[in-house]
Amino acid sequence: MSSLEQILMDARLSMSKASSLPELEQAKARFLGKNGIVTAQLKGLSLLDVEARKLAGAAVNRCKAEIELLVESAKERIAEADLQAKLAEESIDVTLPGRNPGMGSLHPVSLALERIEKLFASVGFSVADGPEIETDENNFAMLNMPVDHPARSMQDTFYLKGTSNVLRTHTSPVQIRYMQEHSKKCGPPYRIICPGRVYRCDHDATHSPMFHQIEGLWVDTGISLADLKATLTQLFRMFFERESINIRFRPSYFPFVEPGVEVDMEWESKGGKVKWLEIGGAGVVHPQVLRNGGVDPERYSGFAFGMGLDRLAMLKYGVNDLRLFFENDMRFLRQFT
Ligand code: 2NM
Repeated sequence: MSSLEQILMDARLSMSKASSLPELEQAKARFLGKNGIVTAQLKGLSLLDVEARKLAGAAVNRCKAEIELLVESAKERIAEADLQAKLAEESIDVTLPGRNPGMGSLHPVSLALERIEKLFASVGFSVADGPEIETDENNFAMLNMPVDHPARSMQDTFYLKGTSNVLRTHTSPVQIRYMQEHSKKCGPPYRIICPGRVYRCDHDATHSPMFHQIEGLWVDTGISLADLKATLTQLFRMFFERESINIRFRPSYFPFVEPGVEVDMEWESKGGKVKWLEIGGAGVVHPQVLRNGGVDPERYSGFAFGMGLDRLAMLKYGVNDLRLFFENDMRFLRQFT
């Protein structure tokens, strides 16, 4: 056996024995390093005459290439083994029972949402949802928001790099999607609520970059603000279990409604003092928004509203700091079992 064949056999053995990347590096250096076995062979070529050097040189280079392949495949083998070991180490047995079986509870925001969904379901509303990553078109344009509208500015909206997508800033695009889809089939009446996560680039004691909104839409013949007032008054009275609650509207502006109103709710604090709290926005859906949803505004009208779900949960359960909802401190969450 020539010495090159011997070197190759030796290399095959060394590479297959290496069980970590540092070990492999060492083995590689022993053959291909500055003082390596193959390198010595290359250096030795200079002692040969021209013809012999050509042949021997080619043979040494083949040997070298072969060893480089051995190193590469050993590298892959080790990487795969490392990955498998890591996966095995990090595996979680999802079939294990919880540490305190039976002690789980719903998050207060989920509790509030469940109550609201039940109340709306009892008067014929269904729940609609849609994606949290929305197109610029559905989040803004379809809702009558001109390109220079302040709600579109970078400070409020999270834009997704290199796309025309955004993290939805409200759940109104769900209503657009719902109207478009159903207008193709049958048309109004539409009676939906759209709860979900929304995102705005805003973070302080009373604002979270992700919060929960619940919006609603009722489209039919002859729908007016009076229907909105009756629906929301009933909702708040039942949600808070207080028959005395009243609501009032103040004129306001939202591009997707005309007229638009701010909604205030009468609220009796623990000391017995009655105050007006701002609780959401609403209005009569703008004819252009109805058209964008495939609805004929000559025939139908509708009201829509939007409220902060987190805020309602805070009032309902007496929580005074929004951040408690997102920290998921067990001492806080356990109080809602
Ligand atoms: C609000 C205030 C006023 C609203 C409008 C619509 C849609 F898509 F139907 F036009 N959805 N939600 C709306 C109207 C939301 O939130 C403060």
